[in-house]
Amino acid sequence: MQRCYTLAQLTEEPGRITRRYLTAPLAEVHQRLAAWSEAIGLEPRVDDAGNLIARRQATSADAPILLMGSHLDSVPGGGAYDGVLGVLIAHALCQALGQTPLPFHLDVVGFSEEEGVRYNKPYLGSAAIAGMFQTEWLERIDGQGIAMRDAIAGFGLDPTRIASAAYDPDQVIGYIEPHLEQGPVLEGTDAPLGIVTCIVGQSRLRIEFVGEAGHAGTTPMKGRRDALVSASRLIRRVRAIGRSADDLRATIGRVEITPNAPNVIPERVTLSLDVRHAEDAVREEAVAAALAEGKRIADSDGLQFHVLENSAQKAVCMDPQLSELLARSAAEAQITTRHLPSGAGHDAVPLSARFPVAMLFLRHPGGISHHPDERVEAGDVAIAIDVLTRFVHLLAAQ
Ligand code: HGY
Ligand code: MN
Ligand code: MN
Ligand code: MN
Repeated sequence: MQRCYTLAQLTEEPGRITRRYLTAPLAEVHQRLAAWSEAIGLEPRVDDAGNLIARRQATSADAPILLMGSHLDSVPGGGAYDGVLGVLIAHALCQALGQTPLPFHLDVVGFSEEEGVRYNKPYLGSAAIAGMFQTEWLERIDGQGIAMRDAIAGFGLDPTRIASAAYDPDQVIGYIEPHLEQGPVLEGTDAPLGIVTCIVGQSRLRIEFVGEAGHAGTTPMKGRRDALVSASRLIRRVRAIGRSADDLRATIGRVEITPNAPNVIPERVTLSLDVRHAEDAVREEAVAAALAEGKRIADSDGLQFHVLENSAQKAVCMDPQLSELLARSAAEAQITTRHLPSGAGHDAVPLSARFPVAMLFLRHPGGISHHPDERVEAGDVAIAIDVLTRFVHLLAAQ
């Protein structure tokens, strides 16, 4: 059994460690990380939401808990660092702390399903830790008709016990998430690290055009009620809406066509819609504009337009005390930092409803994410570990 992973090895490793949860068994991921956890004296376990939690014991059993980590899942064609890098950094921090006694437990957490790709529901693992997992989510069906309940049970977990994954907020000092910036702001500055100010609000919708199927060869072009043509008109309008305000983002990333046959006029098209902005009013206005456009297009083309799902997450601000302590830790290490918002969602979002949260961004060469070219500088990773080590000592001294 390999005794200790070096961080360099693990920052090369993530490409093979990262797996999209609920599709590829996390067992392999957990085994690799748990081996490292045990090698550095942590006690790894997996909760019934599929989160990997490795505890570094405090000096006393009833001590409070500091949570640190990120998610282990990824997106199709994703990179090697989004999420898992934060779990590796937390492990490396524990390795760097050695036997240093701390007045709090340090729980290194690898959350199961943050991206929400399979069931269009993000933050499943972190929602469970925050005690906010909704039982009705278990009935959601994926593209293969598999219910979430069965997918989770298929990994040997007990979906009926997910509520037991919740932490008692009275016992939690806070949550720290190290994460790639996933954008271009820090790159080209003298700041290898960023202190996140807030995570922008996000609306996730599923919308649908319903027209009429027909024979591709015998149905005249005039009078067709082709759901894909109407959907394509809305896709262009959504891009225009996304461009209508600074820092607004509007994305249609998934299109499902029924019956999806080359010689049949598309009867039904379901679209995902992802809208984000730091100001909730701007985001909500953009969503309303997109839905109004969808209705207008459907009416003019003689189709039906339905909103199948419309879930919104308001913008989330980081805890000022924990963020200030991160900034002080970096200053103590004579590291320049920048304060910046996050356009990406993170597990800190649901956790912020229950615990103080703060995020540390690492400079992201090229700034491209949810893409195989995701990169990180090993030197910046080493700086992040040093700053987090100082953070832990400053927190312990409080
Ligand atoms: O979609 C996001 O913002 C994140 O990657 N879950
Ligand atoms: Mn992501
Ligand atoms: Mn992420
Ligand atoms: Mn995220």
